[in-house]
Amino acid sequence: AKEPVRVLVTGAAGQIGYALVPMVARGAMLGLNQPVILHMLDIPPAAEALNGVKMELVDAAFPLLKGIVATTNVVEACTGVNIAVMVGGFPRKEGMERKDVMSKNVSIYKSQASALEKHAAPNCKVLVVANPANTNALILKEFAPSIPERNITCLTRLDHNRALGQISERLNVHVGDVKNVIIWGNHSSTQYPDVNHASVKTSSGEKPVRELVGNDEWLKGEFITTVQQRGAAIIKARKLSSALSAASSACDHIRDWVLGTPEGSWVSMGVYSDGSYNVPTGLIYSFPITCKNGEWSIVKGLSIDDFSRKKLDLTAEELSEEKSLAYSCLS
Ligand code: NAX
Repeated sequence: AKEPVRVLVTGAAGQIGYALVPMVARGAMLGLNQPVILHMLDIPPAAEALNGVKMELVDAAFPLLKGIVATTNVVEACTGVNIAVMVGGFPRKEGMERKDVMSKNVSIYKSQASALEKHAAPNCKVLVVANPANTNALILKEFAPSIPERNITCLTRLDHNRALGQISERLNVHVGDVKNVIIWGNHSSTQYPDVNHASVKTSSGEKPVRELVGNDEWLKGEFITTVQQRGAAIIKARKLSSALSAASSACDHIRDWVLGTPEGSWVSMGVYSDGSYNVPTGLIYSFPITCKNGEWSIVKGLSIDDFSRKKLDLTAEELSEEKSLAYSCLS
């Protein structure tokens, strides 16, 4: 029998946590033959709700779930974990300054970085979901210097999946037949959803999305803004932010990272920039990524036209600003 993998979910009593933990326990993240032990962290005001989630996990009798650690102690939560999905954070409330929200999250990610560095299993893979996701991941990287930087990523897979969804609806094709969209940059409204290299599987082979859509105005306008603003549209409709789609995308992110991306296709992940595509180093930026043997690599050599170049630079600028803001909160 396989050894269980320990998966940490922070903010586990929240909305995304509630959708995510049963997916992990059912094998949607690591596969149907991989036992798991769930580590769930939240803060004291949510301790009772967290215990309720634990009760439901027990009640669901998941055969793959070999143990549950539900705690408000960050050291206990981080001890021995192989995968860490960081969903907990301080949300922006109405009337709050960006700097105040940043400052709260910087202090959370700074202390959780230290706990992971000291107590997680060697080679622990980290996915930051909580916003500002790229910058929280950067802070985590900076304050966990002994965790290899390639092990620290942030979630832009939801944006990637949203882009696939929009193309599938527009062309009336199965979403599983659409591939190789790219989300560049920040998980924010400056992200650039790029379809220049995307294709659709048809009965007569793979066709470029651009050719099938045949409407540049839509692709350069409404398509991009719909993906960028999808989060706000969900809040408007549900009066709550995206949760099931965020949880599902977090599972996709870890699954592909651990088990690999299919031959000929890539995904989007926020990773530490190595300067590819002239994106400044020192930022956690979303790139097209393939994964093999538990390691990701940036897809190199894709052509970038002038329209795209401007958008790649704009979202990089925003990330540089966020980084400065985050650093100003440290002093
Ligand atoms: P909720 O407010 O429902 O849940 C957050 C949970 O985190 C709460 O239970 C809270 O008590 C806990 N928490 C706060 N501080 C903590 C700490 N220091 N340690 C551990 N837990 C802590 O928010 P939810 O809707 O679940 O969203 C969670 C985060 O995901 C938010 O930051 C949100 O902005 C972000 N999102 C990111 C997305 C992405 O694609 N990267 C998409 C969905 C989502 O908006």
